[in-house]
Amino acid sequence: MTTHEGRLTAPNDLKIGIAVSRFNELVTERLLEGALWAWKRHGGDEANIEIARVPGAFELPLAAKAMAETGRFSAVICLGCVIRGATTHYDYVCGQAASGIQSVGLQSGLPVVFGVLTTDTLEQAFERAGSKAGNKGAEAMDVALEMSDLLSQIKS
Ligand code: INI
Repeated sequence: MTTHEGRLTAPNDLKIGIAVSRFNELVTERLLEGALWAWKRHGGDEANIEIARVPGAFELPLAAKAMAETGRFSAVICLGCVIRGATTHYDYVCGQAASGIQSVGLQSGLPVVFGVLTTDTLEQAFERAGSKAGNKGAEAMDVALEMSDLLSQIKS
């Protein structure tokens, strides 16, 4: 029996692309800090990270697609924060960001990680961006590393 399971390592030949939205920037910058912290913790060099900033979560899939198509990256991480408002706008932004990010991953064959917070309040978002509920940006980096190692094991 053969079982594949990705490891959390950041070898020198690994490059990661990060698309991050400016909307709710106070939160998304913390997610980015979390992702970079996790990268360094696993031995990664910041020179192997490229960041693309986009206006909002709705734009994340397009930037992720452009990054994936360069062939430079082993994984792409999408970081954003969508907070529910009084209208249905939230549902459209969340839904399109999630399905767009998923389809970039499936089309490119790269791990494209959904690091987008979808919360009812700003407080819930801060809790997930480095306070009591951890940092989803750091978790997104862990997923990127695990999945890129898993895919290279499966393909080798
Ligand atoms: N974008 C976000 O990333 N988070 C939000 O909470 C948000 N809200 O609430 O409107 C948001 N909207 C902008 C959207 O992502 C696009 O940038 C915009 O619609 C232009 O395409």
